[in-house]
Order: sequence, then structure tokens, then C-alpha cells
Amino acid sequence: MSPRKRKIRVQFRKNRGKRTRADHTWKESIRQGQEDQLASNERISGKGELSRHRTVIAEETETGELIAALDVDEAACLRGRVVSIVGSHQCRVQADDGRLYSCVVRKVLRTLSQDVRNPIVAGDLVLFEPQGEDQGIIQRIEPRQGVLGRGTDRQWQLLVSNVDRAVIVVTPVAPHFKLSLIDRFLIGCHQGGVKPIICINKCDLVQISEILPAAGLYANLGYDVVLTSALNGYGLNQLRQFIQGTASVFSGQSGVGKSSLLNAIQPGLSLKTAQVAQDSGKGRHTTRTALLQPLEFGGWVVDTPGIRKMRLWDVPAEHVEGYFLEFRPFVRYCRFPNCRHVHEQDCGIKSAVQSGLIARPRYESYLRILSDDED
Ligand SMILES: Nc1nc2c(ncn2[C@@H]2O[C@H](COP(=O)(O)OP(=O)(O)OP(=O)(O)O)[C@@H](O)[C@H]2O)c(=O)[nH]1
Ligand SMILES: [Mg+2]
Ligand SMILES: [Zn+2]
Repeated sequence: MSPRKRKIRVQFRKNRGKRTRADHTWKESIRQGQEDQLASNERISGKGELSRHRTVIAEETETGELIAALDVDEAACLRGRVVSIVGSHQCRVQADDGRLYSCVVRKVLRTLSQDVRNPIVAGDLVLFEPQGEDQGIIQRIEPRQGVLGRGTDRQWQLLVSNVDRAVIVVTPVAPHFKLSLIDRFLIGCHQGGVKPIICINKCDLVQISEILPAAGLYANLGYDVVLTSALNGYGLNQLRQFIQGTASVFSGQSGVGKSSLLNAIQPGLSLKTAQVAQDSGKGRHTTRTALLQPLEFGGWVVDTPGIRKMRLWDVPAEHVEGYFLEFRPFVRYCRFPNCRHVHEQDCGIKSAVQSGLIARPRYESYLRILSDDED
């Protein structure tokens, strides 16, 4: 399928000074290199108010991402991968030759990604123009494949891009996990084209038999599940095998042991970790920024800051059931074609729950997600 082309109007603000601009300052700012160079397929329209907009041709990918057809002088650029984000617009980029650059994002790219909270994310493949020894300007972000993101109050927030696998880390002790949290992550993974691994950590603190029902539930659904202890090494070989040679991300609540697991898998990493607060049982948000690390046994991994909530984005209520794989065979027994499986009569899903064919905790998790109950 060829990508659809679309014209989009982007708001275009001056870098500095007042927002309204006299006609001459426009050309001046280009000469001074304060604004982005105008590409041949970008047009400035009109004067006055309108001159703050321009039209850019963008292509929509199969995942709905808009890729602007910006003119980039590729010969003057290097390719690299974003390894960490610093502040809102700066990042560290590792060029293909291994050198690290501190880069800012070209302004039009920031403007184009206004529907996303962050224009750039760890894992992004970029084309950047080096400035001096170790600085650069990101000119293009390559189309992303395999993303993990979540909703915030108003926007979609990307957590990481270009990953094959997401390790969803949870613990049976403080902070306790809820099935609905795992299920939200699973939906996020399905949505972003990332294959999930459910990792139940801190197994040294409980009897394994206590965890087996939850672990078995997901394993029976065909998900990769691993029980681990970063403390005594339990399950680490299996975890290593799951992520070996892949691009992966460790995600989950603060304090579940994401950084500890990575340190245990590859001791040289020396990622900072901290104890969970005694009173609240919550983590302390020790990891502050997503950080991409190469793995000595092949592949790379991104350690991310703990998140409190995994809010879904762009998942209409009627789509939620589709992500609960075990519901599928029973939907046909619902009397109403638009059945949400909540209060409706003659519901195939509710009958399947009653007769034990669908695990009740999963059904309850479905209800929570449907009612947007995040706790
Ligand atoms: N008993 C036990 N403690 C663990 C285990 N894994 C991690 N911990 C402890 O849990 C606490 C939190 O670990 P971190 O690795 O900092 O957690 P995190 O998920 O990276 O947290 P954030 O960076 O805040 O998101 C630390 O005190 C670790 O020592 C484990 O398997 N068993
Ligand atoms: Mg951490
Ligand atoms: Zn139903």
C-alpha cells in the first residue's frame, strides 16, 4: 500500500522576540539561521497573521504517523540513534561510528509533532547535522517501528521507539501489581507492535506458589512470562534469553526493580537503584530518564523511569474486548451485537466467566479498563 499524502498546516513561531513579525525580519531570520531552512516543498502563505503558518506535505504511514517530506541535505548529515533525552528538546545521539553527540531537534519537527507530548524519544533513528565536535541538530526522525507509549491528560506520550520487546516488570510485594496494569501494558504493546514479556520480579520475597496462578494465566494465553529475583538471580537466564539479540524496553511502576534487573543481567551497567519507601510501599522514581544501553550478549535495552499509571490512548471502549484474546470465541454468543459484556442479558462473555472458561480476574480487569478506572 502506498503511503497517503496529506497537506498539513503547521504553526510557525519565531525563535525569539515578539510573535508578530514584520515582513523583513522573516528573511533576516533565515539569513541568520535562526529558523529552519525552507525546503522546496514548504510554502509560506500570505502575510501578517497567516505568515505564521506554512504548508508542509506529509506522508501518513500505515501506523498513522505523519512523516513530513522535508528537504534534508543528507550529505551533510550523520545517522544515529537517540540514547537518552535531556530536558524537553535535547538529547544524546550515538552516531553509527559510536561517537556521542548532544543534539537539539530542528524546530519544524517539534512543530509537526504537536499531537505527541515529546517530539523525540529514546530509540529513535535520526539524521542529524553535526555542529562542531560533539553537537548537532536533528533534521529528520525516521519512521518508527515498535513503540511503547501511553496517554497523558491531553496527549499521547511516547516512552520509547524501535523496540521489538517490552519487559513489563511487576512485583507481588510492594508495589503490588494489579492485573489491570499488566493488561493495560499488554494493550499498549499490541497497539505499538511490540511483543510483551511479563516479568514478575522480587520472587525471593514470596512463595513461588503464590505467583503461579497469575503467571499461569498469562502463559496459557500465549504470553512470555518469567519469574525473577534481581537479588538472588532466579530466572535471570530465562529473561536474558528472551531479550538476547533484540531491542527491548523495561517498563513498569517505580520500585519494581527494572534497573536492579538490568544491573543483575549485566553487572557493568551500574544503574542507580533505590529502596522502596517503607510507609507508602512506593518506589522513589530513581531512574529519571529513559536510557538506552547496549547488551554484551547482543541487542540493546532501554531502562525507563517508573510510571504510576499506564493510561491508554486512542483505544475506544468497543475495541478493548479485542485485546482480551480469550474473549474472542465467546463474543458470538452475546445476544446483542454491540454487547459490552457489562449489564447486558444473554452475554457470552459473562456466561464463560461463570462457567470458569474465562478467568474472573481478567474479566474484572476488562471491566476496570472499560470504566477507565486506573487504580
Ligand atoms: N528483595 C528484592 N529486592 C529487589 C529486587 N529487585 C529490586 N529490588 C529492590 O527494589 C528497590 C527498587 O529497585 P530499582 O531497581 O531501583 O527499581 P526501578 O524499577 O528501577 O525503580 P525506578 O527507577 O524508580 O522506576 C531496590 O531497593 C532494590 O534493591 C528483587 O528481586 N528482590
Ligand atoms: Mg530504575
Ligand atoms: Zn456480551
